[in-house]
Amino acid sequence: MTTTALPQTSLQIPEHTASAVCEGLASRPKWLPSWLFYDAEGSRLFDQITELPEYYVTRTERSILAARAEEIIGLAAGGDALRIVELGAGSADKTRLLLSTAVDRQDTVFYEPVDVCASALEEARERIEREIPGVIVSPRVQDYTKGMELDPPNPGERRLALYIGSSIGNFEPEEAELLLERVRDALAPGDSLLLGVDLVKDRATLLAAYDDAAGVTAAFNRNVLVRLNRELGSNFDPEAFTHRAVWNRFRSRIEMHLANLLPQTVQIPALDMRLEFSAGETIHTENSYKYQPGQAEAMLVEAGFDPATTWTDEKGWFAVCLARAN
Ligand code: AVJ
Repeated sequence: MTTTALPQTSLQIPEHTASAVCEGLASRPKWLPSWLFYDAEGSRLFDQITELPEYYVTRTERSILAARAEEIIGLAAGGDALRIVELGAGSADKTRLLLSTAVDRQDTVFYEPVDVCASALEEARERIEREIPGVIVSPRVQDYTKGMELDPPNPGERRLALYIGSSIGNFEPEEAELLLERVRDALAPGDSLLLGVDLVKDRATLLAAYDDAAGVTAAFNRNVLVRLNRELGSNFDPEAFTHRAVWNRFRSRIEMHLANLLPQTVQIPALDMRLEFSAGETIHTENSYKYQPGQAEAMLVEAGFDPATTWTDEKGWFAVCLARAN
């Protein structure tokens, strides 16, 4: 494949993307940050993943929330009115479930999704205000991994922060702990955090969830290269890379890699990079940490929360923890 490099001035290179790609692809082994998955096509593919029979994560968490929504909202509110903050721009029907339960109790609910992506927030606002009357959405464009600035709550109001969907699984354990501390710092005593974590389970179940028969996860993984080609003018041949999911039991994480089949040279004009890929060389694209029962609860206490209440499904595959800030 030959690609004519676009003149650099014709590409709008997002600084964030450029520096992450530069660092990751210059390393050995090569890696890319997993947030790069979520361009428009990646988000669409992820939505498709959540409906796959092998991807137990979303439906298991949803079943726990459906069974426990009233209990969760009641405990978090403790007699006050709730204001719901979400890290990330609304995980669709799971968030909706909690919001509509809150609206049943108090007529009007303020919902504050926090995300770096303004368009995702706008979409969430539109959808939620249309679908759940009584919810007032006030989006905040912020990188919650760096801490959050929230308005002081009105008197008689408490916050419930949602960090669901096992998103915390993408962070290294130390980063995850820091993130929980930052969330705690943004909250006031009496506010709560609802955290969804995926638990360790048998290897076959884990691997199937990240290497589905229909190949959606493979397409999701390769799409990161399509994105780089578009945004940085690179000439990766995505089809020359195979999707690989690995269970790293020592580090308790699923890893996703892209393995290059034949030797190839890739040019990234926007970064002035030329990369040699040997046959079999891999790019590490994601870690998805799986927690031991009790582990998330211990991290929450460490971060300044009271001991959590945990709900799980009957197989013990997923945990939803509610912890109050102290
Ligand atoms: C969105 C981070 C929860 O780790 O399960 C799904 C992303 N990657 N399939 C996960 C993902 C491959 C997902 N999270």
